[in-house]
Amino acid sequence: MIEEAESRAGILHIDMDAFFASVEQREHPEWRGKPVIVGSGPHERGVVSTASYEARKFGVHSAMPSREAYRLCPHGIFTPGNHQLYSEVSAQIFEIFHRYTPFVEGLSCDEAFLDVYGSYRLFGSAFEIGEKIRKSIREELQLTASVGVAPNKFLAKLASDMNKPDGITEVPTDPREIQRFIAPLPVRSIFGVGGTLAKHLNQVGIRTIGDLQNIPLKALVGLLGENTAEHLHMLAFGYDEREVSTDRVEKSISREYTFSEDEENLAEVRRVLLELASDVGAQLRASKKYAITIKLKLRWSDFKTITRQRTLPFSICDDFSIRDAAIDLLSQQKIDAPIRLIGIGVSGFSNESITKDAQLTLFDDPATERTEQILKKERLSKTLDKLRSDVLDGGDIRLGIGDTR
Ligand code: TTP
Ligand code: MG
Repeated sequence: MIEEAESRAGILHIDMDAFFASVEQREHPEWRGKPVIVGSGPHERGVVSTASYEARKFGVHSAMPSREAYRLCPHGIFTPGNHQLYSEVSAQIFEIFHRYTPFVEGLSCDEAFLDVYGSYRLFGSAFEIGEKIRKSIREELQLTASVGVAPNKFLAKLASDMNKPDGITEVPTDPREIQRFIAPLPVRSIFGVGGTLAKHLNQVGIRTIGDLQNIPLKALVGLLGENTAEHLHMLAFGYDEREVSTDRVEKSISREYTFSEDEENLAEVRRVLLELASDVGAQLRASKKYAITIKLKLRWSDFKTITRQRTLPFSICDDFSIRDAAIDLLSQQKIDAPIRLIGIGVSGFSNESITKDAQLTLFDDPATERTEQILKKERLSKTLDKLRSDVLDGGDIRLGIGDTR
């Protein structure tokens, strides 16, 4: 069974609306519907932390000197705020996020990415989970949040901003539709594109993400250097491979390799893939885990990137199963352009080998036989690990291909 990994949305970006100011309006009902400005006093040196949407209409915003905020909005309600309370509310929000997935990456006190790819069976689609979370925040905390639903972090963050406050926005999943969807946005909306870079781009006529899509990569490299150019080019087409990272749980182990020249020789691609697969296997065993899903990644010379993944009948930790699945996934893929990058990863971890359908192990003999075979492969892989580490101990340099990220 081959699944398109990124073809459905599974990443949420959730951001509270006017966070500090909304908490203040909740605590002081008489302030609701009014311009509330949290931060330094109107006649003090110092800045605005945030302002309610009512105050934003007057041009008041975060980081603005409070005296200027007073000039723009003299009837505003200025308050220093209650940071202890904001921390408590922040913990409550994150507790709600964790009900739906362990994969929560906090960006600040009021903002997080959630990976809900694995939550579908329990809680419904990513969009439905986004709505459930918004509902809980509204009903339990009397606050509102805006949500972006997308196949990756970059798009989810762009989306959560599109219908703020109190909105939810789902990005299309078809690559061409994604490109159209983000084309009108200013380059500045790309996270990491600060004032200087945006100005630099504007000077050469690149104002929107669409402009970035239209400029040939080579020209962009000439302007910005290879790393920045490639990074922006990928984002402009809606590609973003960063995982939702959490300190608590490791989600996948992967290795990838960028060819120094785009590779057309399939035998060489296979050779590299096998080596990457063994590296992944070694790391999997080092972390004492078993994995059930194997994912192949291919990037063509034009940067188009695809992933193909397979869920095995039972979880494994040996090199041979990973290598077989990797080669099989590659052989099922039509290769009609030179390959820039190849990668292989494993996910779906457990601490012991489990079958996809756990009952199979109990009642089905062939499954037990497979387990016998697999145990042999595991033993052999472990022997190879030992050999590798002995070679390393002997001071020999190993011909390895590392993670290029
Ligand atoms: P943000 O999420 O950037 O802003 P916000 O929640 O107030 O408004 P919105 O997301 O609807 O645009 O920041 C979250 C909180 O962090 C904000 O309520 C106050 C605090 N903050 C500061 O103290 N100083 C700042 O410069 C910014 C940007 C935020
Ligand atoms: Mg916010």
